[in-house]
Amino acid sequence: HDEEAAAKAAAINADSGVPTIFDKIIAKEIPSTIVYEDDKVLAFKDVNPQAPVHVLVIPKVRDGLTQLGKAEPRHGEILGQLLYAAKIVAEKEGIVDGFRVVINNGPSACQSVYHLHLHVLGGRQMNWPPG
Ligand code: IU
Repeated sequence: HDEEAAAKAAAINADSGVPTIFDKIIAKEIPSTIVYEDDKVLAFKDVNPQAPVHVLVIPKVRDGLTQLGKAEPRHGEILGQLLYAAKIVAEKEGIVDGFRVVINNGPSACQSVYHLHLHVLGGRQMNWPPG
């Protein structure tokens, strides 16, 4: 359906090096509601939330990390920083006792933006398995 088609279209540009909308959010050319920020990581509210709390955690520099499946040894430090930032976001949002962290990788997982991002979701009962 539409979501799958959009994800496949997005994947075509995945390795082209073209900026994504997240670069504009990082540059603050597009406004976002920032939940946490440091020199390496930005966390902001998803514009289409799938739960009462839905925050995206992204590296400020993409450095080839269009998706988790492109991770290399050099990315180890930023990957740890992103995961730790997810925990800080959960604390700030008051959901640290129950939250979910999701990374969609590639078209079959419905990844739509090719700049690595962690979804931090919570504020409601999260079901398992996910869709
Ligand atoms: P995905 O894992 O690539 O499917 O997630 C991309 C997310 O980015 C998705 O949840 C969108 O709602 C979200 N998003 C956003 O917050 N702001 C935007 O301008 C755009 C997408 I485009």
